[in-house]
Amino acid sequence: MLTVFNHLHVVHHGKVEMFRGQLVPCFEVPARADYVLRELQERGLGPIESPIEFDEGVLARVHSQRYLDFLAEAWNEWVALDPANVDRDAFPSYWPIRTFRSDVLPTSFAARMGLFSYDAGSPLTSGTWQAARAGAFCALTAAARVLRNERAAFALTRPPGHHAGADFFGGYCFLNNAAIAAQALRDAGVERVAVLDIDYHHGNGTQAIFYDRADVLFTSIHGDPHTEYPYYLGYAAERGTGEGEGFNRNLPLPRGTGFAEWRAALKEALRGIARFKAGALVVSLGLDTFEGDPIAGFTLATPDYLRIGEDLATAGLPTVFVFEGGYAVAEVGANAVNVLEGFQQQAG
Ligand code: 6XA
Ligand code: ZN
Repeated sequence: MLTVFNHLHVVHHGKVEMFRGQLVPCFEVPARADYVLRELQERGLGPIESPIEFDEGVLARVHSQRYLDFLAEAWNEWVALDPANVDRDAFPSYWPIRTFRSDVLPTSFAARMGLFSYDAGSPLTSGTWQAARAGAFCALTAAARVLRNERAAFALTRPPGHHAGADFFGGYCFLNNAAIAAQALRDAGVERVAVLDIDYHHGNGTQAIFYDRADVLFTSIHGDPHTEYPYYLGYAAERGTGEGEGFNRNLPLPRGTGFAEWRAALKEALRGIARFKAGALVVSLGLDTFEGDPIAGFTLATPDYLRIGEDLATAGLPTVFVFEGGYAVAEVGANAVNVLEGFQQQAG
């Protein structure tokens, strides 16, 4: 399988994130992508290419222009507040929760940080915009290759994307790579695109982006938001709105769920995708469903990921895989490549 690798991922390197009242070392580290890259190379899964450049206007197909403008300048503004900030990750401190206005764009950088985010766990660093922008191009390159008759392609990039909404960051995500790929497939003429999110955490950003649309079916299998991040979205009753009603599907599972139950949910998700008659599939490939993941709660084992790849291939669709979460750094490579290899073997 073709991999498109974002070499620039390394320039996004958060030092710390807020966790239970403390700043703790980041879980979302550059080594995650490097382990996956090494495993791809060792197992000879296929060619590894670099992303091509796109016009930045393509990002505005999914994200608001004022959010993109903010992200592009955020680091410079952070350092302008205090030259010592050059050694500190940027975090929001204020959020416009219910009853506040979000239509007015504040001049204050601190106020805009909060306007465009929803948590304090997503450090914005000197290289965040550069890495995220190249990551979106990585997903777009993978989509372009699938449009040119590649059966599947893997966008290997970080920061991840599925928590990022049209105009907000959070959950380590800044640009929604999967949504950008799905929109590109639509814009190239694929009439119906399915996005299947198998990360442990609900893809709230992707859901929100496509919630009122019937042309993109969003399906997610994830930890029950009653107890699991991102908490405020991802319930089974969220089925879409307006024209999009019936085109959003959440399959939450309790913390502690093992592979047999998880796989039954995957098969249910794939039945829905078959009914939708999608022309292409985008998989938000999170590996934090792994039993050894330090921040998640399912118990999938390394060989299970081969089965997942095989099951995904049975959909018979041109498929773009996009790397999302997975923090058991030493195992994330084997788990990711197992999915891709299982897919490839089944797809033939
Ligand atoms: C809270 C946990 C963020 C989860 C990030 C993730 N700091 N999303 O893996 O898929
Ligand atoms: Zn996750």
